[in-house]
Order: sequence, then C-alpha cells, then structure tokens
Amino acid sequence: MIIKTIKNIPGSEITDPLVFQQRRTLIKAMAAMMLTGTSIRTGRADSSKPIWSAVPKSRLSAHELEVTPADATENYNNYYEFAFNKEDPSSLAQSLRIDPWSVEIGGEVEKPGTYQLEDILSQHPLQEYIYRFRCVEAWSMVVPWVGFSLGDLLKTAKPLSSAKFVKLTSVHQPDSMPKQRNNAMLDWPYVEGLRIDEAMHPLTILAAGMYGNILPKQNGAPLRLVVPWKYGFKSIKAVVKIELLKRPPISSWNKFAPNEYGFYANVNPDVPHPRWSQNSERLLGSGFFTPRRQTELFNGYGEQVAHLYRDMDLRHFF
Ligand SMILES: Nc1nc2c(c(=O)[nH]1)N[C@H]1C(S)=C(S)[C@@H](COP(=O)(O)O)O[C@H]1N2
Ligand SMILES: [Mo]
Repeated sequence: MIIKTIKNIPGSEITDPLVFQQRRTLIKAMAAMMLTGTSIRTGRADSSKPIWSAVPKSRLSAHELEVTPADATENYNNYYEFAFNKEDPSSLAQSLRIDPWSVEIGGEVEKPGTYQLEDILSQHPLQEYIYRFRCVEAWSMVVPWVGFSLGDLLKTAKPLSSAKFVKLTSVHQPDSMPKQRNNAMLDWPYVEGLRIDEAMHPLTILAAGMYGNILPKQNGAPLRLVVPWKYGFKSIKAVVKIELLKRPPISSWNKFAPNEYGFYANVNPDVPHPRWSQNSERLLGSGFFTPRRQTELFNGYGEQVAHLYRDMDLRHFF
C-alpha cells in the first residue's frame, strides 16, 4: 500500500518519472560521497546506475505519495542540540563533525563491537524508502530516505534471547552543539528506544541519505533512525551507539515530559497530545490554502505494524 521499499530493482524496471531527481543532483551526491569517504552501494550488479537515481512508477500505486520538496524538509528541522526553533538547525548543524564516524553496538549481544561507518555502509546495500513522516507537533512530510534495515545491522551483532529492547544514543559533541554546551532542556546526549520486535521490523531503517543524496547534517547525518509509524522524536539523529537491553531505556523526551511523550509514541489520531489534537496534520511544503491532512493510525502503516500491538489498548498508550 503506502510504503514502497525498493529492493534490487532490475535496470529495465527503472523509469524516470520524477522531476525531483535530476541527474545534476546525482552527480553532486556522488561527489559529496567521495569527499566524505562515504561509500554508498546500490545492491545491484550494475553499480554504475545508483538505485536512487530513479524510482519505479509502481510506488505511486493505491495512495499517491507525493514526495515533499527537499527545500522544505531540509530547512525546517527539529534538532534540539542546535536550536529549539525550526529555522536555525540547517545552518548551525553545519559545524557538526561527522568524519570519521563509528557506531558502537553492545549490550545483550554475542558480538559487541565498534564499527566504522564505511564498513557498515559497505555491508548493507542502500535502498530507497519513501515514507511518510509525522512529527508529534502535527506537521508531516514524505521523504525518500536512502538507508538499510536496522534489523539487518543488529543481526550482525547476534542479539541474545535476553535482548528485549534497543537503546540508541546520539553523538555528544558539545563544542559544536550549543544546547549540549549549555546543558539546556534535555539530558544530553539524546536517547531513544524501541522494543526489539519494533527494531527488527523491516520498516525500521537507519538512513544515510535522502533524495538520492547523502543526508544533510540538519537531518541527522551521517546516520539516523527512521521509524515511519511513530512520532518523529523517536527517529533519533546522528546515532553513535546502539545497545540491546533487557529493560526499556528511558528516552530523552519521555524523561523530560512523561505525560506528553510516551515510549511507544505510535501515531494515533484518536489519542490527543495533552496540549493539542493529533487528528490532522500540516504537510510541509504545501500552500497556505492546502487543507490539512487527516492523520492515520500508525501513520498509515497499520497493515504492516498493527500486529505488534495486538494485546495493547491503543486508546491508553502513547
Ligand atoms: N538527536 C536528535 N534527534 C532528533 C531530534 C533532536 O532534537 N535531536 N528531534 C526529533 C524530532 S522531534 C523530529 S520531528 C525529527 C525531525 O527530523 P528532520 O529534522 O529530519 O525533519 O528528528 C528527531 N530526531
Ligand atoms: Mo518531532
């Protein structure tokens, strides 16, 4: 239905229906990847044509998922390490140092270790995932992420049967992150968590790019989580550590305001935030007269994820 995970598309199926994906962008992306030493593979035999250079028409089936213009998603951000507004992260985040970058994987696993980003990316072919993304503040967007399955990465560390939850931690880099330096608002570094089955779900990805390009720093470079059926604050940016745990971790927002930001945070139009309705959302990049969009349960991904919550009363958890 709504998501299209694009897997190993044979060259013949690739069409070029979308204006947002210009060849120029692609060349720029490749150049940027080489500059940062990031290797992004396509998962196809013919790697001369990156998979994200074009999108098959089939992705526009049933629900029309109109991709939000990059200009909107790259200049309206939540990144509290840099600023509490939406406008400043796109400039302030440019000071973040992302090279070299490594990710530590530990906790309840057979093979803990620290992995260089290049090694992670070369072992996990990147694919494009076009997802709706819904912030708890009732705005939303549709983003063509470039990433890979979080579950696949976790499997390489061989989770033990005692691993019931996953904790993800953002980078602590106070000299480039003003709000960390000033100890403002949240307990830094930013922490988020998932239940193990949520983390292993095929829709849950780590993204290294968007719009066929490497991820802009303000959107979470060099590696950020994306969980499309949950409110955006779960999709933690600039991930440096992943721990498998026996007990649920305490996430930053949950600690800050437990009655407003739950651990599950599944998108649900029927469970209002204490200070506003979650019934509808404003699509980023849409015009002033564009009507708000009706918010969908699980952000429209219920068919894929509702079974994870079969035994829970959806009216009472958030
Ligand atoms: N480290 C970190 N990750 C974060 C945040 C943050 O402030 N710090 N904000 C979250 C929130 S509230 C949202 S809505 C999304 C925004 O992602 P975007 O800027 O790419 O749209 O990032 C999430 N991940
Ligand atoms: Mo958010």
